[in-house]
Amino acid sequence: MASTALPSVCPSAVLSFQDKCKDKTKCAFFGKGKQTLSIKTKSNGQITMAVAVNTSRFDNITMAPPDPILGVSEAFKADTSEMKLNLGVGAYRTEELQPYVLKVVKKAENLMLERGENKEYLPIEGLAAFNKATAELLFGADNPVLHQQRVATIQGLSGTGSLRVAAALIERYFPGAKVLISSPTWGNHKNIFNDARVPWSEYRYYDPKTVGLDFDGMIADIKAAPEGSFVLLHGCAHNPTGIDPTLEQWEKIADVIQEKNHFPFFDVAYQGFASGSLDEDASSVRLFAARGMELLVAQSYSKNLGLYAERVGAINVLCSSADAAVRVKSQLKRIARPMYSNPPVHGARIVANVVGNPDFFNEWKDEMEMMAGRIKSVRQKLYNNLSAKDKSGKDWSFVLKQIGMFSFTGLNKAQSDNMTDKWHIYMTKDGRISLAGLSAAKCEYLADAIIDSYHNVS
Ligand code: KET
Repeated sequence: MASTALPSVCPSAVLSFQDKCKDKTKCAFFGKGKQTLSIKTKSNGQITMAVAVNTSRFDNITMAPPDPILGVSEAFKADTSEMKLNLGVGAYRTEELQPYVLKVVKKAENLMLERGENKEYLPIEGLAAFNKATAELLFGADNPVLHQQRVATIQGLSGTGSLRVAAALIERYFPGAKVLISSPTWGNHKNIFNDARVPWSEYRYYDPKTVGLDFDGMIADIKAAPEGSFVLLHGCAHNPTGIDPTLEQWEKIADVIQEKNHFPFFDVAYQGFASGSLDEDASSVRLFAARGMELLVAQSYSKNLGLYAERVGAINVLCSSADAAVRVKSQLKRIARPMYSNPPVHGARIVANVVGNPDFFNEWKDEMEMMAGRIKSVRQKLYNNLSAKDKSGKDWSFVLKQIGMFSFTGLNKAQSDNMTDKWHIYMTKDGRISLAGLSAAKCEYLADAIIDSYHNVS
């Protein structure tokens, strides 16, 4: 038998030409592909030829669409216009539109360098000093739930990774339970629960007529959900609407959740960015905790400490007993171990140093207020420009009522496309703009673009 084959041909792609290529439509030899062709000779030997064409076993994998939020940053980078403005991702920029590393973070990093910290693996649950600091920041250091050791905390891969671990816990220990998410919500919530195979449905949240909270709709939908559902709530600075319930409304939401034996599940990604105060922004979570409710809370330090790329956050499970908290923590670790083994140390050390040192902590609060303040001032300036320039009588005051990093403009997809295509202003297609990426100098330009898109595109 004479056989020649190119080494790059994989064994499973070896075809006997006569036997396997009868159907030309199925034979890669006739189309594109890297295949081996066997031909019988008179002496019954075989000659094998390899024909190199480009086939892959990944050919049935289609192109994934760009991410609705992070994809916007990629498109922004590719734009060469001098006017371009990235209001897509919720990331804080300076007045010069540059990324900002907090001064207190640099100080903490210098200290870490001086100490010559090692790079050993962390335990599965993360850095102990971080876990203590993060739970205290969330619940308040003298909250009885901490003294009673009723909170199971593990360090997670920022907000997203922490949500994903919580979703895995729900899937494993509450099979079939549904997660209720607000309509609209942060785009990645649905992906997280889909990937974790946790069923979800939406509750009403935003009322486009009032550009405010559809509180009655929200309450009705939470009431109507099957008993024992998880209710995902944005702890503060709701993304994308910038509309939070008032404290009285939070009380009523807690009433219904308790009544229906639901499970509150908070996503706290903006602690400090709603009001400028870390404590005030945790009041929703603390209100539920004070009622003796069990709850889940995912935390992120991407925004409030500007540690986006460090991927530092936590999942906290408040249980009704210390004993339950120990067991829950052991299972959170069991979920984390095969997912990512243990979390990264650098960001966790920064958080532990900043929260654990009173001087640093106060400096952080000042910088936090400065960042939140800058966003408030561009919010005001944008509103001033919109109301001064738009002669149609449209009420733009909703811009001022919204809080946090974003403004939900009410622009539809076509209008948002116009913002990008004509004005080079990059934003998500749900009409959200990140005011954290806006400078005072660009407010007038942005107002012109919004007015044009709103009135001239339908
Ligand atoms: N929850 C919410 C509500 C949220 O807006 C974000 C991020 C996260 C969690 C997770 O962030 P992490 O960096 O994993 O801690 N939101 C911004 C960035 C993103 O989409 O990833 C955004 O909405 O622009």
